[in-house]
Amino acid sequence: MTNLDQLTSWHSNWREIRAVVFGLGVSGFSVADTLAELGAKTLVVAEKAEADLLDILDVIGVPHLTGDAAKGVPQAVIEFTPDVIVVSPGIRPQHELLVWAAANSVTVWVDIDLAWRLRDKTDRLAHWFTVTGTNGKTTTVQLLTSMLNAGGIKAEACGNIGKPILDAIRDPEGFDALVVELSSFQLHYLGSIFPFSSAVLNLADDHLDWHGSFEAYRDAKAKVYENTVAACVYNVMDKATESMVEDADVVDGARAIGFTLGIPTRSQVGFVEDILCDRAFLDDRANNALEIATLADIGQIGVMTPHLMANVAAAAAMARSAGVEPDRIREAIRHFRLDAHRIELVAEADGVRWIDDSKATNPHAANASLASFDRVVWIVGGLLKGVDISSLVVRHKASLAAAIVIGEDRTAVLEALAAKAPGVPVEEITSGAGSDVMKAAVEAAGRYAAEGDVVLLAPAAASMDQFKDYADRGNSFAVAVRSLIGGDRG
Ligand code: UMA
Repeated sequence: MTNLDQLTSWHSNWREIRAVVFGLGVSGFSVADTLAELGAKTLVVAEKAEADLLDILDVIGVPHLTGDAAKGVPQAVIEFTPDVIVVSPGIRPQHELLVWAAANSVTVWVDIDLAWRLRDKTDRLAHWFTVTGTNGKTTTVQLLTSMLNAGGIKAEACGNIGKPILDAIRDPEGFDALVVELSSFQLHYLGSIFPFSSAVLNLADDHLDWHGSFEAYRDAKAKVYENTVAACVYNVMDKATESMVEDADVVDGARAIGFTLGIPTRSQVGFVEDILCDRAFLDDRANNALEIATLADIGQIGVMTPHLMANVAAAAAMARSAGVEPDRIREAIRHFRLDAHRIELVAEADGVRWIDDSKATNPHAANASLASFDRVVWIVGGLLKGVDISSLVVRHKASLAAAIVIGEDRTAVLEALAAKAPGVPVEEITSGAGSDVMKAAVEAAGRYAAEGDVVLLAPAAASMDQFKDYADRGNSFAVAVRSLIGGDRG
């Protein structure tokens, strides 16, 4: 058995290690490719795998087990006697192969663990800024990356955002900072890393079917603060995140920094009227504050919502922890644009705004979106992932002009609406899948929307039952809206 503790550098001798790469999606491929480059003895195990990726593995000489041969605990894996299994984040901890690994003391890593050990590939040793939370991760990661770059710190966004961290690690020139979006799945598997600054943006129910309980999900998220060097950034408006910081074992000198939509107290970043202020990273923070940006600056990003303000404040706090000057942060905010499908204004006609928040794949995200508008025709439903949406319905029933229910399994949503918001008109879309569903949903929404209303696609559920992914769902919405109101009226 190879001593994994000695493999702490890109320049270590990885040739002796025997690694199983479990899963061959985006992250699994980057792991297999990296291990092959390092000369490690590698075996890929993936029940499902794209033919193109398998072809590349053949070219680089990495053996693989797929289909039935990859099921359960393959004999070939036992005979391979792995030192480590690098698991893809989507794979559940109860999987037989992981149970076997635990019983046989085989170490399990996720790609982030491997990346941490390999972070010295170039001379530029990047600081890591780790961001998690139920919602707002991607926007915050992108904002922070822009702010760091504007401050002259060469930064790259990676991790759950879609670019595997090992691709960033293998960049030939390297970076000064990696802004790493971490999902609860990655955090569940993660061992020990030392982030420069870390943040949990918020905490609400999500992925309960994967983690088994809310406590397990919370505990996974809380790991992001462990060993933080400079700043643990938490949400003043979400006590759960603050207690995670209190419980974390951090490096001496690391500070707890809050972000808030309210007036910041000492060691916080927040809003004084329409100005985003830093009361954390200045000498006289007892009596003074630094102006970072105005609401007018933030309004240039996209539709102004409380959670956009919160994401900006969180990113600004992390950028300030790295010494980025306020005027550079303001510059980054002014030039930043939100990604598609995140509270994106698709069209406005006859006083009705049609807004695509297809990215709202859980009730917490949908809550933020619904809370941003006074009267809403709500397009809701999809894969609920074991989460109950009743409390969401209770909270917003007064602002619902109507609810249009999509998704293959609509029962839970219909029941929640009937029980908790009996006065709200509800229309069930029973037709087909993909664009047919959305066309019918948009037409129904159009019948209920009056001047001043927002028609909001914020499904509070994942999309894969009727669409390819959330982008496909959002694009179908935009096409259907434009066809309903006429393309020239957007
Ligand atoms: N597989 C199995 N058995 C299983 C499940 C998966 O063999 O039971 C294998 C298959 O070969 C499959 C592969 O694992 O092709 C898929 O692995 P994966 O589901 O872990 O996904 P990746 O393609 O590796 O992408 C992952 C993240 N996906 C998940 O965590 C589900 C991506 O986040 C991330 O961008 C990528 O790594 C790069 O770091 C996506 C996501 O949906 C965006 N994340 C969730 C979220 O944001 O809510 C957590």
